[in-house]
Amino acid sequence: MKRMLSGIKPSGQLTLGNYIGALREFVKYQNDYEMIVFIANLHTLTVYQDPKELSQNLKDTIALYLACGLDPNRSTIFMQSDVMEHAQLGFILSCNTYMGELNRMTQYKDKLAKGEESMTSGFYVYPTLMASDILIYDPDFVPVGEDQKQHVELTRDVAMRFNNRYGETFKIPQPLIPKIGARIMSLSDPTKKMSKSDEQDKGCIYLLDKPEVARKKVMSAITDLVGKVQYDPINQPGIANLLVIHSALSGRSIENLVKEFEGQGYGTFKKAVADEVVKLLIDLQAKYNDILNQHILDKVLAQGAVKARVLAHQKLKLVETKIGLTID
Ligand code: ATP
Ligand code: LTN
Repeated sequence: MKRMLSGIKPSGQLTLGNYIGALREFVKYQNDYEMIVFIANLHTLTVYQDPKELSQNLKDTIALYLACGLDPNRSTIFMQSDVMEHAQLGFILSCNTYMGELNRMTQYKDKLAKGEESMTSGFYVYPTLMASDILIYDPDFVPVGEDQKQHVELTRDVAMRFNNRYGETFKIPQPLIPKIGARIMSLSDPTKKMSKSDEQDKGCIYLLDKPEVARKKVMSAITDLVGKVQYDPINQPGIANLLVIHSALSGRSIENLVKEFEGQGYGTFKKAVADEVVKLLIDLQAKYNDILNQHILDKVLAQGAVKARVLAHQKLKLVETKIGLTID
């Protein structure tokens, strides 16, 4: 069975975008791949996090992972900082990565261009920790959003360089970018991605939003003056986004939805989308509460960390031997 690995950065509350674009996909992948999924809590520290908020986000994220159907008996689910080998390999990989390469990372360049003054050195070397997260487990595939593709490409370059220098050590992973449509847009600005770190709360549905709050957000989603429910992402990005959301949640095709809502007002269509969203949230939140009541998070994470540590430790030892850190 091929191995797949992905990490999610718990820098805020999980959104409907995270669910449709990532979490739900991970759950499906469990059937066909050996899944390794972790919470990249170290990566959140690249920008300041309020400790209480971070801790709550970690808890919610893991509970929501489970509520969405990730199964700790089939997948390895753990917290990044519980497997210390990541940070150690991260340092070794940063010594095999050139500053020129890090300078080319879009996320870094964007911050630089914005004149961000409080950029941490952790943020700068973040891609090398990500390379470590990946290479330490030899995955075949790494499903990530478009914005993370460059980091997986850097990971491949660093792995190839290392293999050339020290002999075959790492498998070269393939990034797996979701199909178009797996990019849910903001409800208040449908030209922008729905993002958990967006300050515009109204455009973003959080998985833990009260259902009635989520309904209001959908009902006040920005649309257009065309007045026709059809799939035209260029001229009607708001309606296209709502069609994608409905289709993703109901499992019905976009053509089928367009037919059903032909000639009907936006209000009727929005209500149907809101119904789907509310149905999902009610179901997920019931499972989430159930999971919290069972007090199983510590156990799930401990079990995942034990499995992950075995693999990570083996790889780190191999790396240390290859580069001469050990005595013969
Ligand atoms: P931020 O919004 O702070 O940039 P994010 O929600 O993109 O963060 P990630 O941790 O990068 O945070 O997201 C985890 C996964 O969720 C990624 O695979 C990403 O592609 C997916 N994802 C995030 N937002 C969306 C979205 N709006 N539509 C589809 N997939 C998304
Ligand atoms: N950098 C990613 C999170 C992340 C990740 C990884 C994803 C950290 N390590 C390894 C895939 C594989 C982010 O910001 N979303």
